[in-house]
Amino acid sequence: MTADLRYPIGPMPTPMTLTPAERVEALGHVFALPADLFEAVQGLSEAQLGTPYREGGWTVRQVVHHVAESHMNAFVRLKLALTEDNPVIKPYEEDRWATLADHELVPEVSLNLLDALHSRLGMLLASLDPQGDDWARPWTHPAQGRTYSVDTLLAMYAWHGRHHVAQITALRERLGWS
Ligand code: NI
Repeated sequence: MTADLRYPIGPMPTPMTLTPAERVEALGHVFALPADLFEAVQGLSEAQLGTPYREGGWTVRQVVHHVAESHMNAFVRLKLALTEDNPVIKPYEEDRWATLADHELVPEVSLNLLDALHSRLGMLLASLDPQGDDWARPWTHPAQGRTYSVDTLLAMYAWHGRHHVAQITALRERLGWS
């Protein structure tokens, strides 16, 4: 049996509802992500940052930039869900985004971006009434033709940050970079 290098913490969860305790836990992951990702890449050389986290996969540098742009989309989707009636969100081609020139920037650029972004994302989520209806507000993904909730969005992106941090920490462990 081989470890799944692509999904080190398992597949993305898509629950329609979370308990208040699960929301608190997920929000903790949202607030922790910028520091966790910073720690995951800390001390890596240029060559190490340019190493794919798995054969045929993104480089460590691309993973960091991907997390930033994915979570920028998450922030926009959350704001849409909180202000519109079941908005249809805009999917994007993440593999093509990863081939554009800004993915060659040093990771610090996206780490700083994530630091600011997650302050806003976390504060906004934390401002929602724990017993209120906002967690059930719907949004629709057109490609999948599925409607999700704000709870789902929180669960997805709490997982997503940890998922990519684990890809990098698993690589460091495998190659003995520690
Ligand atoms: Ni991703």
